[in-house]
Amino acid sequence: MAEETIFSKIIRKEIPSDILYQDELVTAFRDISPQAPTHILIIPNVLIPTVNEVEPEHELALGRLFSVARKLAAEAGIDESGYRLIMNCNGDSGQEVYHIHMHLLGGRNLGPLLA
Ligand code: IU
Repeated sequence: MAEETIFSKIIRKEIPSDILYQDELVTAFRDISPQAPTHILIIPNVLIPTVNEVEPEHELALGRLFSVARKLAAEAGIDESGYRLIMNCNGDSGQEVYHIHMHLLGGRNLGPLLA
């Protein structure tokens, strides 16, 4: 059993956060340290530490991350200008929180991915 992170507390609303969307599968909230005018984290409600632990039973929730990203990008008005979706995995990627999360970044020119 993987160890819970602060994101589980955010999902359960045990600590304050700026939740923009929540349903039975996923939760989306503003990143506490935004790297762009729009910086939202979209996470499955079930704890999956990294992409390395993804199982077929997670496919519905992980697919939902994309449909919620699409919806929130449109709501933020960045669907036409463009945005970036990022999911880090383990140390070399810079992953800090071991509960899978999709970053939705936009609202400025993000430059090349590997700058
Ligand atoms: P990473 O992909 O694991 O590196 O990203 C973790 C993100 O979680 C990072 O952008 C943090 O600013 C963000 N975050 C947050 O929004 N709220 C928190 O309580 C914590 C981290 I801890």
